[in-house]
Amino acid sequence: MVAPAQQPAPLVTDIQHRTTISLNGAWHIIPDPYDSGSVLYDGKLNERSFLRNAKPKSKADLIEYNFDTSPTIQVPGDWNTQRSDLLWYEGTIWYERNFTYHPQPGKRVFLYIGAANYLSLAGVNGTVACGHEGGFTPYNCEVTSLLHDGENFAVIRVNNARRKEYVPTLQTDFWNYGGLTRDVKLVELPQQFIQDFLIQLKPHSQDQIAGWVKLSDAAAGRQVTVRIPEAGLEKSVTTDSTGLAQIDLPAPNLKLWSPADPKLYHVEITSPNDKVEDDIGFRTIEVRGHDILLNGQPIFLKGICIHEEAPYRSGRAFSDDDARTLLGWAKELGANYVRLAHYPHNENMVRMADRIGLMVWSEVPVYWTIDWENPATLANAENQMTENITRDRNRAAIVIWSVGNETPILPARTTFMHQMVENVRRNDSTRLVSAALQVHRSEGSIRILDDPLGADLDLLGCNEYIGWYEGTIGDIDNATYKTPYNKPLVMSEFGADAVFGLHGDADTRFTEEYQQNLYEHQTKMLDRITFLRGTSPWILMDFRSPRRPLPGIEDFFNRKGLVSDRGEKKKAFYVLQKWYEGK
Ligand code: GCB
Repeated sequence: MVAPAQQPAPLVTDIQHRTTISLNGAWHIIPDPYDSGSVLYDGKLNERSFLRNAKPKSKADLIEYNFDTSPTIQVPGDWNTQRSDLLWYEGTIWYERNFTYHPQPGKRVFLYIGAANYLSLAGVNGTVACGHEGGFTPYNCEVTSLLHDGENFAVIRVNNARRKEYVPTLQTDFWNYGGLTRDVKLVELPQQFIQDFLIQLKPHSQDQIAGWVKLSDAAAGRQVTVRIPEAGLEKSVTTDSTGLAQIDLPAPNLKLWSPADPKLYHVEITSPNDKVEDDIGFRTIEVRGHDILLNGQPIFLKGICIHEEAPYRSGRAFSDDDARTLLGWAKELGANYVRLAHYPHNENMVRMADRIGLMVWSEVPVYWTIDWENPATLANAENQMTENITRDRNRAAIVIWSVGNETPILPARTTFMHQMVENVRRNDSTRLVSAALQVHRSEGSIRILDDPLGADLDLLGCNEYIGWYEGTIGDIDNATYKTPYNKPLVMSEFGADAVFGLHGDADTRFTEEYQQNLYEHQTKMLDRITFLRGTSPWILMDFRSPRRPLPGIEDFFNRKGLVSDRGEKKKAFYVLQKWYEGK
């Protein structure tokens, strides 16, 4: 947990359209498995903390670390895939770099960290700026008063140890990549700036924009203007005493965003001292009975699950190019939808989905067995979701917030998840809420999806592995589904492992033919579920997992990808592509 004195500043949104100075590139690192350089108490720095980046004052001075002579790795990027000795590392690594900065009169400066997995603490010029818990969402610290004119240095402690009470917890089927895995920047802002905004269609309306603009200072009577020049729209409103201005803007002739035509409008927001721009799409998303409605029309979610794993080189994906490759394969598959599993992906992914037209399921790592009875764990999970929503609430692509994956049916878990759903609805009333559930009860071949969490959700996600973990491929043919809920079902996972280039008969595990056969049977079975409104098979690309040791086959990769980690398409890719063509 991050001490209260070290909490980040409120998140500044739309960072891609702000004035920033990149701190990406080479950072010196010191692995510190015994945490000898930490020793931080109550936010105060111990004399020996590496965060001070102390230098010997005389030749007699004993200082047993030196960033300047330590090796470097690249930021953004996980440490595991940059140095072979760090592939399995779980613990603390200290990052350090110098930068030149010339403070501008009247400007405030924030240190923005796109993601640091899992716990991190950032300092500038030897003073703590702020810390953060959670490996997949951004945070920022105000560093205006810590910067000097000229040479400066930043030190960031990142620790990726796993703990029972963390989110995710001890067990996951994905690699625990550590480090500064996304962009690090300085953000320059005026004294009073536009902190955050929501500009989306009002729920259930196709011609009314509703939202708000939040200024950094809680001052009433400040004028805020929203302009969408291409649509000929403009509206000025004033802030209330919390610095919030509500927007209600009739927008009769908008071209709506959809995967077939991902129209984005250029939006300008001005306040007395600040101006931000963004590219925003407008669409509605609703459910009605078993149907999912995009812009009022029923739609089938033709999807695929994706991990944030880099194509061709493996490790954490972070760049625009990574997003183009991964989402390009999804498009080639005929998808109109992706499930970004199992945690918030980097902002480039979501913005790319907005631009090329893919609906998105966005999830937080409430995965398997979380410490359900621990209030700090709930607060942390809610905070990760809040940060995710804060970063992405203006992305038309995002249609579903998922509160978790394959969580066991226990009273404490259902209470926890209920709070998660309430928190999402408080934060965002314009999108659907779901979770990937599982069937826990069958009557013969009838599989009954009656998880009590279903009552809280707008649509039901369901993961099933008939023909892989459960039964045989033949059993798929007899499966039928029943649920007491009058809600749409999205089969959020199914799949089988296959090594690209490994061939055999259709009953031989790990061959491309087995995976192909399973997809052929699964798609036929899915076609018979009358309330099915989408699928996202597991998974687009092979990904690293410490739970997959089988030599020569898995080699610590989960091989359920339709594409190998080297970008080679397996036979099942084409089965799904053909099925989606006909949907
Ligand atoms: C699941 C999990 C996913 C795993 C997958 C598998 O049910 O949701 O994270 O990777 O199964 O391959 O076992």
